[in-house]
Amino acid sequence: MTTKVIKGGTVCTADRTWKADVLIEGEIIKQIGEDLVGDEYIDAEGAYVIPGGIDPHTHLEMPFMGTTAAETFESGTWAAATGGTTMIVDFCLPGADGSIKNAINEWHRKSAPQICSDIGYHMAVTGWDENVFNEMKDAVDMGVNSFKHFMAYKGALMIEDDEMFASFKRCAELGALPMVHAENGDLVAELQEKYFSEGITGPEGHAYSRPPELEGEAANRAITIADAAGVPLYIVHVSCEQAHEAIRRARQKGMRVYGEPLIQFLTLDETEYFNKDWDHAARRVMSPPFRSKDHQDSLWAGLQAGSLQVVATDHAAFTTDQKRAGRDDFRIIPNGSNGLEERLAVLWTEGVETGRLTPNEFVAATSTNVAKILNIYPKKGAIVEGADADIVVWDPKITKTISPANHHSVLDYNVFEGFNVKAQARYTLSRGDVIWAWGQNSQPQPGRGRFVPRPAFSSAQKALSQWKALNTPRKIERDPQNIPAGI
Ligand code: DUC
Ligand code: ZN
Ligand code: ZN
Ligand code: ZN
Repeated sequence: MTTKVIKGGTVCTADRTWKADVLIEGEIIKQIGEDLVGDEYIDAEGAYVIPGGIDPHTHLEMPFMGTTAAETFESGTWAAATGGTTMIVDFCLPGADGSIKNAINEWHRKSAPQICSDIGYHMAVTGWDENVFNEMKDAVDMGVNSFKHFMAYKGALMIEDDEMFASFKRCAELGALPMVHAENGDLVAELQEKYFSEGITGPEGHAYSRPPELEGEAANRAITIADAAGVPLYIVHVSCEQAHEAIRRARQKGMRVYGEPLIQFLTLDETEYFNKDWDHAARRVMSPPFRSKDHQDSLWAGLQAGSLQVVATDHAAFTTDQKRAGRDDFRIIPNGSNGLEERLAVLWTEGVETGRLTPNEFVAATSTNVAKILNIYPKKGAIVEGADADIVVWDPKITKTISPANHHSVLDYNVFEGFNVKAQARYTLSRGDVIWAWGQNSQPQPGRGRFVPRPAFSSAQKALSQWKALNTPRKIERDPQNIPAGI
């Protein structure tokens, strides 16, 4: 088996930083140490050697809001590789038959011939019946151990509280992780109607109709339901202080609740929607929407304090033409924005270069914490002997101005256009193969990526229900002698 040595770099993991070479044999990290020898060498002088990025939240080729996300499994995983991300976790949505098993097989059918690097899935639970209950077990057996619940998108994907409670209890039984899109969908629908009927038809109406209070309410509600069900909870795309506060409070009480801010929310704000040309604003329409600077500060603080654990993208790429379906009605602009290729470079520039995050915290948020929370650590997310050789030679001296002219996404724009980023992937390796080399731009073989099954959690990772009301039968002992007259 050929061996490769990543030579002369500084290994940077979630917990330490040290000078070392990394020896790769086949797909696996074989040894970490000084002066290692191999058949081939990869130059890491002056660069960090970090675990490949894992984006826990993408929507490639997702059928959504009357169209299909333009980023394919091929273009998406290629774009990811160029930005230092070696694995994505994509959301499967059930098709018209509502079957979970069929949806997972459909995702395999679409992704397998196309992916340039590894992939995992989450499954969406968009309704509740016996079939869903049964098929959740099939999903876990198929290596999908997390289930997303949409508390918004009324009339489409939204799930009711009783259904969510049933699904969360099923997750507890199966050792699976429930996830929520936390926004109060009933009130969002009311506000959309209100603003639209008042004549606000443009993208600013999208931001007005999805205020942070509605995200905070839903986050609190989901936490309460998870607590009652005795299951951990992962809250996707946390955008605001209200949702962050709910997570902070729950964690302080001992609940296993995780929060995922997006790179967009950390670095772009609501002014993108106001007094901008229609295309500019519509391209940035996503749910939840971008917030004010105060909310950004809260998210950065959460990453530093550990109350928020990972940074994702929710990469859901719709072209300008697709966005224009909502030209006269903000309610039908396809929701989603890009970030898969930019996540690491933007987080490094706005987080590490500004002193808000250490390089180790950067690695934790982009890779290691994701692998731990999604139960694929240390196969992924680690530079240790025996781990998959998903490694990035991260060069803090390569600068770039982000532009649709130099990105690898199929999108005709980029929400980070004009950002000057201060680091880039010099090399990206996926299971030992160099799938990106700065300056060479040669795409790896589509289909070389693999599906990564994620096992159910052990009982130690489950959360205990703190709900005495549900778990301890309570009865008032009636003493017939003491019942007052008249009752
Ligand atoms: N939000 C988006 O903006 N796009 C995809 C789905 C979602 O919840
Ligand atoms: Zn409802
Ligand atoms: Zn969502
Ligand atoms: Zn999403």
